[in-house]
Amino acid sequence: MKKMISASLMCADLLDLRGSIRALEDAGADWLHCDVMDGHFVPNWMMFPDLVNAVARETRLPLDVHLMVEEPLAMLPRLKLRPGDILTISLESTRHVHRALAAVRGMCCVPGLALNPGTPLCMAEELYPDFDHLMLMMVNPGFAGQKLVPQSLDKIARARALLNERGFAATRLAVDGNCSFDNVPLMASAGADTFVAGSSSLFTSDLGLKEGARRLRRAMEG
Ligand code: S6P
Ligand code: MG
Repeated sequence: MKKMISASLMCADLLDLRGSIRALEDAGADWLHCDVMDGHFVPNWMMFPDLVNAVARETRLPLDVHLMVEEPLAMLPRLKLRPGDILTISLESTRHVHRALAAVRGMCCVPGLALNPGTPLCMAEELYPDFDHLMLMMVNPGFAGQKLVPQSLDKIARARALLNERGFAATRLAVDGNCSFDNVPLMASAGADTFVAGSSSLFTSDLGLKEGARRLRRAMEG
C-alpha cells in the first residue's frame, strides 16, 4: 500500500493558509489533514465547515477531514467535499456511528473511523465493511504537540492483523498524533501506512517543509 503523508493544517500558518497550502503541495504532501473541533467533543476549537470547503476549492490534493465534534451527522450536509476526499468520524462522538459512516459513503467520500487511545479495537469490529480508513489516535484528540500514548504502538500492529484476518487488507491504517521522525519508523513497522504530520515532523520550526517532508518519507520506509 502506498504510504501517505497527511499534512495537518492546524499546524500550518493559520494567517496564511493559502500560502501554506501552496508550500505543502510543493513539498509533496499527499493529503491535507483538516481537523474540525467544536469545543465539546474535545476541549479545543479548530476548522469549521466553511473553512474546510474553502480549502477544498483551493487545492487539488485530497482532503483528509477529521471530525472531532458532537453530532457529526448534523455537520455532514455543511461539508462540500469532492469524491475521494476522506471524511473521518470519531467513534466516541455519536451513538449512531454506523449511520454516520453510511452517510459519508453516500456523499461519495472515503469513510474513515477514528478511535481514541482508550477505545479498544473491538469497538470497530462490526463496522469493518463500513469504513475504508481506520485512524488510530496516538494522543488524546484536541491538541497538537502532545506525546504518544505508549501502548498505541502495539495497537497499530493488532489493528493491522485484525483487518487482514477479516478480509480487509485494503483498509488504510492511519496514525494521528506525535508522528515524529523517531516514532514514524516504529509506527510504519507496526503496519501504519498513513501519517498525520504536524508539529513533531513536517512543521518543526528549524527545517523547511521540503526538508521536513523528505525526512518524513525516509522515516516512513521504516
Ligand atoms: C489532534 C489532531 C491532530 C493534530 C496532529 C498534530 O487532535 O487530530 O491531527 O493536528 O496530531 O501533530 P503533532 O505532531 O503536533 O502531534
Ligand atoms: Mg487529526
